[in-house]
Order: sequence, then C-alpha cells, then structure tokens
Amino acid sequence: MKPRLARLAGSLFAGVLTLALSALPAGAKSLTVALIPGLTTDPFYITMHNGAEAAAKALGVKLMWQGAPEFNATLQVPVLDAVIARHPDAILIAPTDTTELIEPLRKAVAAGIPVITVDTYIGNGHYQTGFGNADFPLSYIASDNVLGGEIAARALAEAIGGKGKVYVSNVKPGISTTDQREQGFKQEMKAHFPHITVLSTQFNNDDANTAASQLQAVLARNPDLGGVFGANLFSALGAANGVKAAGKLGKIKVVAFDAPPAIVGDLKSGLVSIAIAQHPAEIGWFGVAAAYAHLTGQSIPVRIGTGFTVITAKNVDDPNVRKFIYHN
Ligand code: T6T
Repeated sequence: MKPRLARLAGSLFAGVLTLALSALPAGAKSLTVALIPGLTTDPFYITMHNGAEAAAKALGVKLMWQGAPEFNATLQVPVLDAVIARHPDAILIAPTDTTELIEPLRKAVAAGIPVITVDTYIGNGHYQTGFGNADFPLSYIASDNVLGGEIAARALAEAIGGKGKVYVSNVKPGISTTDQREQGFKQEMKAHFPHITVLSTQFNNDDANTAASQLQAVLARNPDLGGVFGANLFSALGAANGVKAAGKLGKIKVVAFDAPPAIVGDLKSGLVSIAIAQHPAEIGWFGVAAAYAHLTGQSIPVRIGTGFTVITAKNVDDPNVRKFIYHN
C-alpha cells in the first residue's frame, strides 16, 4: 500500500473504532471493580476472588483485589481508604465488623463509589430500606448463615446420638456471618435437642492454634465433651487439630463450616463428620455481575443468596461435590 493510502486506511480504521466504541453501552468502557476480602490468605476469599475474576473476564471489567493479611477491622479500614483514593467504579467488600466499617464505607458512597457487601454485612444487613445508619450498600451477596448454623446443629446432634456436651468454636463477636452461624446453631439445638448441652462459646480471633488449645482446655474441664462446631475455616481446622492432639479422633465429633483442601483428609480419616461448604466463587461471580449491572443502568437485587454443599466422607469424591472444595 502507498504511504498516503496507508495513512488514509489508518485514519478510516481509527474512525470506525471510535464509532464502534461510542456505540457500546457505557458499561463496556473499561469499568474497574474493587474486591476487598476479609483477609487475603484465606482459601474462602481466594476462591471468591477466582469467581470474581471469571465474571470480570466475561464482562470485560477490570478487577482490583486489595486486602489485609488478617481478619481485622483496624487493618481493613486503611485498605478501604487506599481503594477509595484509587476511585474504582464500584467496591465489593466483606466488612470485618458490622459497626466499625459503617463510617469508612460511607466515605466511599460520598466519593460517588457504589458499595456492595459480599459474605458479611454492615448494620443489620437490611439495605436500601430508607432507615437506619447502614442501609446504603446496594446489595448483600452471601450464604444464609443462620441456616448454615442450623444445618451444623442437626449434623452434630446426629453425630453424637442426640445427647451430650458440645460447644461452638468461633472467631469473635461482631462479625455478621459467624454471629449468625452461632445463633442458628444454638436456636436449633434449643428447639430440637433437649438432651444436648451447649457449653460457652470459645473465641479464637481467627487463629487455628488458639482454637486447638481451646479444645484441649474445654476437654480438660469437660472430660465427657462430645462434639464441637467450628463456625468458620480456622475455627474448624483448629478444633479438629485439637481433637487429634488430644487423641480423641472419632470420640469428639467435629462439624466444620467451610471446606479448605485440608478438609478432604479430615473427612476421610473421620476427624471431621461433615463440612458445610459455602459457594465463595459464586459470591465473587455474582458480586462482579451485580456491580456491572448497576454500573450499566440495570437495577439489582438487594439480597442475593448463595447456597451450601454438605460434604461427608461418603460424597467427597463425587466430582459434583468435590468442585466445592475451596482453592489455596
Ligand atoms: O467462613 C468464611 C467467611 O464466610 C467468614 O465471614 C469469615 O471466615 C471465613 O472466611 C473462613 O475463614
């Protein structure tokens, strides 16, 4: 092609490209969505990130992933501030505390950045109601954690034959998810299992080693301890390790919330009776899809509920079940 002709073809092409781009809906122009997890190294959030990436790729959205190394509001707030300063088009966040993240998140909205919470919520989790001080997020995408606690109670009751002593190994009060799991667990026990005593909850601050030593301390005070409900990944892994270290494998039953890869061996050895897997990839996928829908002019549901897969030694090798084991 002669140089002039080539230049003409080039500018024609550029013109066509500009026309094509301006014909696309506003949302198709490189939107950036930030995802702030509870902490970056937890397989639950790593799996959520993978789901979010898949949706971002499908929709042509840029995904920003920034989080703290621990599940802790004091560490999460500066991460949130840094993300707000970069001004993404929307923020997806798993707030690490129901109250401490309210004002920091209000700053995002004041900066014109819509907020959707994933996994956990702020306030009472009822958004867009027109009342309360924390109804401003657009949507809450998560498991039904009260139901998850009820499932755990039924499974643990069955594992210990409907009678005996159990306790909940939990993170710390003020986290919507784990508070609700404990609530569901206790209400189900109270309603249906009168011969089961639920001892005081042990809070481990999301540290598996603490959960393991607490198991041994509870056992020392209650030699007839029958079971434990680990209300999240680190609580469950820690409690199971405590049972193993105490030489009580199969004697003290463990019901685990969450399903990291290590749970497979624990289910097979009988250390863990059941694992209640959440669907974090789904939470991430729908989080990005909801943000995209909102940013391109669609309305979105105020609540998107994702499900559970109950995993046991019997079904863990079924590929349709195995796919819900989290990623490292
Ligand atoms: O159980 C999940 C999550 O749902 C919870 O909010 C915090 O703990 C986990 O990330 C598991 O470690």
